[in-house]
Amino acid sequence: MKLRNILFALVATMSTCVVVANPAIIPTPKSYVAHEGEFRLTSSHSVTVSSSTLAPLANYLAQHLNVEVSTKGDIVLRIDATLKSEEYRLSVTTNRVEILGGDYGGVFNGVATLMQLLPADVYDGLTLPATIACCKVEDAPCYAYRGFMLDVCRTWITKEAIMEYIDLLAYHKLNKLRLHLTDDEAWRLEIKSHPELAKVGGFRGGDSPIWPRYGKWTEKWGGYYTQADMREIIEYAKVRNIEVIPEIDLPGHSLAMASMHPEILCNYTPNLESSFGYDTRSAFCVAKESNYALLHDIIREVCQVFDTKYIHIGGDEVETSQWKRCPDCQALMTKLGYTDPKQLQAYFMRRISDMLAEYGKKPAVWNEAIDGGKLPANTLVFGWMGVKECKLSAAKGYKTIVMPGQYFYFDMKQSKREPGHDWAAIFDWSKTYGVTLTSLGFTAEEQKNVAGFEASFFSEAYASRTPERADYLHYQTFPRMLSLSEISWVSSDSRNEKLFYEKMTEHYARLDAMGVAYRLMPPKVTFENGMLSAKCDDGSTIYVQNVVTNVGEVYTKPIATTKPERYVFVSRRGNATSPEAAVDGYFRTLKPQFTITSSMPEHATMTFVKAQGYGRLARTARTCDAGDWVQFTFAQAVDCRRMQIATGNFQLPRFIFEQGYAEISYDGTTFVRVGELQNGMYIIDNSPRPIKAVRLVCTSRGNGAKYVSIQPPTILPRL
Ligand code: TNX
Repeated sequence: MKLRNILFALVATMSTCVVVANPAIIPTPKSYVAHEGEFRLTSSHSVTVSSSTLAPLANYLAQHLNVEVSTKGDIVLRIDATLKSEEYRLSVTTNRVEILGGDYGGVFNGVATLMQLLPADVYDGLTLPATIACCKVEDAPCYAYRGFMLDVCRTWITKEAIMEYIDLLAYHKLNKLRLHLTDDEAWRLEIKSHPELAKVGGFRGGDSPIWPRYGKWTEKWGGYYTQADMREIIEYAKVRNIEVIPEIDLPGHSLAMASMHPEILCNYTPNLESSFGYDTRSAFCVAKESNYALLHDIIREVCQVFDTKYIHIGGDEVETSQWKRCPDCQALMTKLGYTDPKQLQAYFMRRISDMLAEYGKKPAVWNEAIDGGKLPANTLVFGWMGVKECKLSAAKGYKTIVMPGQYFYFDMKQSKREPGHDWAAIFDWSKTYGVTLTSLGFTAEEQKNVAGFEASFFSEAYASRTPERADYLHYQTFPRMLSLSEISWVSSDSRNEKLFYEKMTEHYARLDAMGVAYRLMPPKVTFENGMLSAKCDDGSTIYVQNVVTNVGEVYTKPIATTKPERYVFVSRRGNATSPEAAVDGYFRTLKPQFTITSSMPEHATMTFVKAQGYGRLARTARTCDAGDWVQFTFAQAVDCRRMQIATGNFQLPRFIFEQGYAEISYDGTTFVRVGELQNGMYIIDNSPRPIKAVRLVCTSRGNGAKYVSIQPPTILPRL
């Protein structure tokens, strides 16, 4: 018996109730008490609601339960004004199911719990009859803001895909979805008074003024939400107790806007030589009154479409160097007596906040926005950079959402060799689960200003995969989302990671039914006395592959071998998969001495030597043109099973040769063309002869940046 069930049995016995299988509800309810008997759900049952406000919820539940809505059902949903907002009571007896909630959200939360008391197929077509063990649940969330942010700019995510994702959030009682609707790479919301913003700015590449990026090079690519689409999303979310909060990222991250409207930029002539004329400036000029007129049109429409109290207006990573060079911004600083361009940012944010106030809305901003001066007291601050910034915001008296990258950025890698970013940290579900305000050092006063938690998914690395399928989004966000759900619902003193993991693995059956392509923990691989074995504890199947013979099969028993490094394991269940697991030898790389030469001059500080030391990137001093090349020459010809040579940032096709090909030389003088670059990269598998040099040749002009990044090669030895 699992530890969790033993504890559960004990508690249940002490409270003189019967012991039933623990339902593994995520997030964990405050109190769940099992009673004798079960409610047998058949198609003759129906859902009844006490008021018309709950009608959409009745339909939602009835659909999941595969029953009808009626006026005299025995599955009853009711608002009980004595309960708090989002609080609920759920009671299941042998002949009746009743959910009382403090408000719509409370009843919804009860409904979400009820679904987790049913067999997992409630999420993909419930088979009737089905049974629900009798019980009483009393429950309420710890935090009012339990959010998730989705970057729909770097990767275009369709309306339908957003709705599917909303379902996943709702099943886990998350109640805010923040849509990052504008950025350097796209403008995704229709603005009727400026239709070009979405019609042109929703696409990049091709004839769009917005440069292609992150893997979509050859064709024009993207999309946008009409206001009608957005209203549909908002309604869909509302039924599921989710508030949709838009983000218009200002005054930085506005390159898409600037590509369509260069007149928003500062009043100076930039030096565009190194980017072949492409203007990469991304910040609105603060001193131009015409910018405020344009923004007022936008803000008015955004406020009309979204019924949320908060509109997020950005404020992150503004390149204030642009304002330093702008005579108009400088004159404004003098006029206002400012000494620091950050004060200009606060000035800008206050002006946009005033516009929001005209429409009865409150501002939400990223943490840097409060650095340069006071914002309205009702501003909601999103602390992303670190714990320090969150504490500072709370200490200044702003309501604060805690989301530091190292715990909450689900675009980060989950372990070293997996996909994703790594600038904030490399972490899996356990690190997010471990977050408590006290352990992060928040004082009692600061804690009072924490409105809740949010996780985010920035989507740079998604576009270059297969965004037509949700797999990468799912893999990065589940099961980390389960941790987010738990910590924003349950108080920190009732947490236990080991028990939570057991519960999570039981919950996997539900994720399978929901169709989530989540990440499993890697199988545990050991090699002892000539025997190689792998284990997992989550009900998944382990597969093993011999990378020399290329034979793959289901792993059933330990393998006798003298070459354990030849075997790699993954586990799978439903749509889920684990990262690769193997003995260290499998992951070993070679680091032979080499030099980089190029037709392009090297960057002043990120010189070619940086990459020659392995581990770091080098850069060129300008962007690339057709005919430009980068060559890697090895001191000794290298015999290997794989060699990967790449332009661009680690994990992220940006600052690359967008089009090009690779040439190999076995003697250092004669080169043969071997194939096209994929995302600025070429991989040579099982070269018949040792490789003396590789040259990447560019066939396209420019890359939307001022330079090309060059990675050290990744070389895998023969096994
Ligand atoms: C930082 S989060 C950013 C985003 C990137 C993200 C990638 C924030 C306010 N700015 O522009 O997409 O890192 O993790």
